Amino acid sequence: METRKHVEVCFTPGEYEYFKSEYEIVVVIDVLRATTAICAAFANGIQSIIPVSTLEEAIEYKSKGYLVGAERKGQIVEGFDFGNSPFSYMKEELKGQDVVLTTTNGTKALHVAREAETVVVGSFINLDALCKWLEKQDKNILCLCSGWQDKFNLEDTICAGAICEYLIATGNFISDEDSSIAAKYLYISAKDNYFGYLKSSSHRRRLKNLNLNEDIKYCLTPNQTDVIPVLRNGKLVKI
Ligand code: 3SL
Repeated sequence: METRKHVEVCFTPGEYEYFKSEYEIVVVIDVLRATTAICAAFANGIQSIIPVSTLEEAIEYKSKGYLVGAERKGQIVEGFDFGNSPFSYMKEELKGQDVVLTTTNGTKALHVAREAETVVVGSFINLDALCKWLEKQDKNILCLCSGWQDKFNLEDTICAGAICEYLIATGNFISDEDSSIAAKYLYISAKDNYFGYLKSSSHRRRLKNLNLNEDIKYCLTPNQTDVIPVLRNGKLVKI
């Protein structure tokens, strides 16, 4: 009998319905930039993040006095406290705070996955810590890429491929979906130079046009923190 667990990759939130019931753990990935910003926030002492998928919900929280980050198409939405840059979450005054966040794709993916047994947040900046934690869980794992408006993107897929590669190498996991095999091969071709590999990717170009190159470099620099954010009762907290 096969005792190894599965680690698989879903390329977009739109495809999640075809995977969902088979995995106890869902790792939501939005390398540029939502899940990186979330990990950076916890690494810098934020207490909790309430992810919401719509601007309407974000406005409601703002009216109740919450600090709210809102991003659409890479930019801060007017009227909100900050957007989705990891650097916005490194401010002293945010330490110990509960904040609300809505982004174009990342918070949508968190919303789509919210009913899974365990939902954790993945990025390059917490990759090693996350992989080591996942390895110990003995559960089936789905890496859910946030993509861009329900289209495939390279950066999330490469990060998902890195997770698959690590877990398969332990001997305790297998992948058999073609999406997972493709993600692993993309990771293998990108791993020596994420920045160069993603040079012409659509979201890197989009962010570069918004002068967000420093954000991109930060998001593509692996293992800057050990934090693993987990979704509990609609709130992200440190595991
Ligand atoms: O789509 C998202 O959730 C964002 O990460 C996009 S952006 O990097 O802020 O443009």
